[in-house]
Amino acid sequence: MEHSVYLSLGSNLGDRFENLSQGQQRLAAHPQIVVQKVSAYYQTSPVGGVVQDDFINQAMLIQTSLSGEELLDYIHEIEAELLRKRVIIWGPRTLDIDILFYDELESDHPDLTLPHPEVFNRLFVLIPLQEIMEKDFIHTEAITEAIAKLEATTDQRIERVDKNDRIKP
Ligand code: PH2
Ligand code: MG
Ligand code: MG
Repeated sequence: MEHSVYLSLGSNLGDRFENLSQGQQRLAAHPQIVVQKVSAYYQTSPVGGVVQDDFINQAMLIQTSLSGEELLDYIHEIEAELLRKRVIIWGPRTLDIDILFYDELESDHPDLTLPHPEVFNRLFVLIPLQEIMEKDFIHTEAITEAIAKLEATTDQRIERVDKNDRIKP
């Protein structure tokens, strides 16, 4: 499993913790993916203007022998499967899995832009990511700086939550 990939997972519909847990299990079930690190859960205010419920977000570090495109295809399968099972009306996300960093790869392909173009603007991505990033990760400093800047200049709300404290929907 030669590639290190950081992922961001988010859900704001249905049983959000269960959706993230299903996402993790399905990633881990792939023979070419090993889930190496998983952050805590964070409850976060929606970013981007659409009025919708709070998200639960989480970051993961995986090792994989899949290419970026192959990994993206598999992620789309997971997202589609969770969507089919649970969503009645089109709207907020049952499960969204975004590829943040794939090794040190840079790509401006419209289907897979790397690093993810919004990484450094989103506390709901950066705070979970900071928790799990490896010591030699090349973006460590940029991430720390971006968090400080966003905390000072935006009102993005993010709170670490425990799955066991939740009220089941
Ligand atoms: N994802 C979005 C748009 N806005 N806001 C939060 N807090 N968390 C998300 O995962 C999120 C979002 C589109 O993918
Ligand atoms: Mg997203
Ligand atoms: Mg996405």
